[in-house]
Amino acid sequence: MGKTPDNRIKKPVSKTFLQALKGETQKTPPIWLMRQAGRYLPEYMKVRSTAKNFLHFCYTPDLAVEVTLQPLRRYGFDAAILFSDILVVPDALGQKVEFVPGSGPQLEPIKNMAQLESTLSNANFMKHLDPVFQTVGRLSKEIPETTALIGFAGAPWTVATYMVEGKGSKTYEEIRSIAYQDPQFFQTLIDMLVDNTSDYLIEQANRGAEALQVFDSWAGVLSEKQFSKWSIEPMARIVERVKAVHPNVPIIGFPRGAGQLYELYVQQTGVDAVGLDHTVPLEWARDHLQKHVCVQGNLDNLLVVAGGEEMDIEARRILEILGDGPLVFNMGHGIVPQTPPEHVARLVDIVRGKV
Ligand code: 1CP
Repeated sequence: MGKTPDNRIKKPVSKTFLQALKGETQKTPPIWLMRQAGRYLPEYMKVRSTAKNFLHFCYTPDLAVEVTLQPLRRYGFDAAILFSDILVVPDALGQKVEFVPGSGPQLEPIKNMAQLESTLSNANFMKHLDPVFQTVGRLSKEIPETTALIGFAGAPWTVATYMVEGKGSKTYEEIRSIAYQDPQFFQTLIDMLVDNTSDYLIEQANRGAEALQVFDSWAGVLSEKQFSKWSIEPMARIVERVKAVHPNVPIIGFPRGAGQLYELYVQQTGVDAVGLDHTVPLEWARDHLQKHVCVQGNLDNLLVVAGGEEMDIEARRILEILGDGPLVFNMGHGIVPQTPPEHVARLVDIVRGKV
């Protein structure tokens, strides 16, 4: 009694996250958090300490599957995001990439056409990323049936900032100058990233990713014209390429810091949903963005560090203003390591109406 006989045809399970991305308003908005697997979780640190280095960690399916599942066990999020990093793409193209503990990523920089031609090649690209595809395949079988699996990549502009500057930049002066002074080189680099990122995302969907997010984390430093050329245009081409193969896999764009240009991004890229950083005013997003696409966001990640009444109030304000349309609850950027895990639990309870 009460058990489903094995021979009964299974009804497809509905995943609120995917329905929201398709533009349907959910009674309880789905929630996941950027960087939900990571250093704020003691169980992550334990697994992390067994890996030789960060890239090796990303390329070891046993470890990557395990840390992707960890936050689901704790919080029952509505979506899981593949554990990997945006910089596996330059690594797979042949650029030297290292994650130096304590100081972030370091790459052997590529600043001109000659360096591009002597360093980058896509001959081995998909093969190099096969461990990531294996992780996606395993996750699609191992995650709970109401949880959706998100694949991801960095947007060409954001990945290029690391490739050209050789590390996380503070001012982006060098790359923005190069984009003005040597547009031929820069366009070649962006075109190469458009091609390879499209292939990378398509293969993630082939292996079971049900939605795809493209992180343009440093889009906010671009001028209006540069934003069109280096954020919108490449993204529109990626969306077109992926949709030609996977028309039903929703794509979330995250042009962090784009301000008013979010509107143009939504109109011109063809994304199904847009990730809002914490500076985007909620009523403006409702009136200008959510009319066209699902919105995702946008609690300030530092409010989840602080916790307490302020976090509760702001989380409820997001639900109040954006909850009558298609919404995926998230933060405006990734969870930071100093976040107390119990604040995340409280946030999930608020969004689910349990407190
Ligand atoms: O020490 C560690 O364990 C490494 C910390 C870490 C982690 C957990 C890095 C190094 N990357 C990741 C995983 C990661 N990166 C994920 C998957 C997990 C999840 O979301 O739960 C994702 C989606 C990313 C994407 C990523 N990497 C972005 C885009 C999103 C964002 O946060 O803006 C960027 C910019 C990176 C680059 C990166 N990776 C890691 C570091 C320290 C950095 C540099 C960040 C910077 O320049 O400020």
